[in-house]
Amino acid sequence: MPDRRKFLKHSILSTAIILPFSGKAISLIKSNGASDAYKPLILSTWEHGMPANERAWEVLKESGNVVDAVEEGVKVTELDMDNLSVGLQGLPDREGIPTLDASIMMGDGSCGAVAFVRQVKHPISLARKVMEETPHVLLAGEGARQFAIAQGFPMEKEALSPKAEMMYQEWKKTATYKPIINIENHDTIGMIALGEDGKMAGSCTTSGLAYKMHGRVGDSPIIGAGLYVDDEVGAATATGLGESIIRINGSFLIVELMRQGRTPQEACEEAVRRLISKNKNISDIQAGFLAFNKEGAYGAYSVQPGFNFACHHQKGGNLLDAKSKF
Ligand code: SD4
Repeated sequence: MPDRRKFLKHSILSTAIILPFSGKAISLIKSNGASDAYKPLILSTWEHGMPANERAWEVLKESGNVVDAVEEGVKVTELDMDNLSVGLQGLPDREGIPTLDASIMMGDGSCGAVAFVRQVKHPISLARKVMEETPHVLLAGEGARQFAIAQGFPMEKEALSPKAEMMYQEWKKTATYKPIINIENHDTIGMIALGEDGKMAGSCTTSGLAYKMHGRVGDSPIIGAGLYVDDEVGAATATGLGESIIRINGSFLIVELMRQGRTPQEACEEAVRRLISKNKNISDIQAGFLAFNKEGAYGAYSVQPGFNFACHHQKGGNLLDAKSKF
């Protein structure tokens, strides 16, 4: 896993900066919390957001459809064999079983999600089917799997990827049989996109916390926690310790703060403050938020240093460092 702390040491501005992909640092978030604004705009959590955004951008350019863009974009991450926190190749729960969570939302309020689902390679597409083919918002566990079968999704063999198997065996040697929650073991992809026509959509997909209890569900499939999108205001997504994010309904909170006039940056910072006030042992917790408003201004903020995100607009794609509370 990349050393994000070291990565951060290279930050030379107190504001978020652009790193490797642009080749030069550019100030993004001004001290008053405003950023430049872009439409269309695609934002994704973490470095794996770079190829995901590229794919989403292609789809958006071809079809103009933001929902297709956010689905196709994160499917790239769901298939990335190097990724240990998204897709079936991700680290398993403490029983050694990979279980996945995902959600998708449109700015008109349509949404769908799946939680604790097994053997499905693209949980984001299954979440979209829940949104489009059922009267429900969230299907979980065996019910979600049965729905996938009924929708013609192939069932994957339940085997760990070689990398995940190795790490799981290593973990078992010293496991305290307690889900590991630290600031470096969670890399959900959350993606939010704003189309030229002002339409918005978001997607979020993860294998969740490594070595979690069997049946544990994080924030990513919980509409309002891991993802929230409202065409009238803006969109937000979250990464990090799901329990801490669910407690404050983080993504919904950010959209509501923007509705009341906060910039995306101010709203993300307020959500982190709220999260800190509602969670104990904060030094063990990493959580980060990403948001844009309907003008296409954006912001990001995390509890601990090390959170970065991918940003794509007409000038190209960049990996940016978010500011953090600590
Ligand atoms: C969860 N939020 O399941 C997810 C974990 C994660 O980056 O990796 N977030 O709690």
